[in-house]
Amino acid sequence: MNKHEPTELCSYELRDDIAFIGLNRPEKRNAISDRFVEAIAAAATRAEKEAKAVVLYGHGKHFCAGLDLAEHSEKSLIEGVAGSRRWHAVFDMIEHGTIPWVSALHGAVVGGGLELAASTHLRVAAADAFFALPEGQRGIFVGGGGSVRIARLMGVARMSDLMLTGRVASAGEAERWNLVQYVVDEGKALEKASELAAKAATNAPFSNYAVINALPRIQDMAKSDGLFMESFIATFASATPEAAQRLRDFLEKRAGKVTRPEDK
Ligand code: 1HE
Repeated sequence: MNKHEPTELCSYELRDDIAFIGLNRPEKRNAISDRFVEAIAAAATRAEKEAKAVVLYGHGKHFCAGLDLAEHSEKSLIEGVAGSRRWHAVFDMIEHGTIPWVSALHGAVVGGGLELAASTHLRVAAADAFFALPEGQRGIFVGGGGSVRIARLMGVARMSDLMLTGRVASAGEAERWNLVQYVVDEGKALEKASELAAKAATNAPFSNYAVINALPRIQDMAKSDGLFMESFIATFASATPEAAQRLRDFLEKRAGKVTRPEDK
């Protein structure tokens, strides 16, 4: 079934179990205002109900220019804190929801745009993507979860470099620094992200849930706690009917084998 219902700030299309969510404010380089955060929340809520994976991308020449600076400059202290906490809540819905999100990145992936991308589970960069955290230059700080999520991806040293010096990372650097998992030719990020989302959507839902919810939590635990937790999740996963069916399928030669990568 195909559904296409563009909303003002986020386009939304459900295609074969994959929700395509497009940041849709290209005239302001997809800068994220308060209303935009709510549009992302609404699209995420809908995707959780009806999709098995999400592809997130930006309309226009850039993925996202980050926080809407025009709106931010008018906020009181308490409005600023509440706004940041709302970004956290919405990006948490993405990171710790039930389905995998793949972001297709091109052009500017800046400030809050990088924070948004960091809340997704897989990141694909087109060769023209560039990554920056200009908060220092603007006299502000990351407020959309970057100090937690971006620092975990690229490390505090590299994140500090971006923030202190205004360094802009290329797609290749972003891959070497663990910010993105794939780099593809310009114009190809959406296609690659769709392919990855389609693959992830065929996994058992419990396994996907465990990957996106358990792995980041276990990373934050002490080693012995993580190992203990892992045993329970592994046992729960193998007790699901999907696991029984999928294991039988393999043993009775109905399931695909693991094959060598094509480029080796
Ligand atoms: C904006 C924003 C924005 C563009 N808020 N309006 N983010 C930044 O510091 C990045 C600021 N933006 C840029 O550096 C550039 O705009 C871009 C590299 C992203 C794109 O350049 P370009 O040449 O394609 O576009 P432009 O001509 O600079 O911008 C087009 C319009 O978008 C223009 O408005 P116009 O009315 O003059 O047409 C810009 O003002 C507007 N625009 N970016 C508001 N960010 C939760 S805490 C997170 C903290 C942060 O994210 S800090 C980083 C903020």
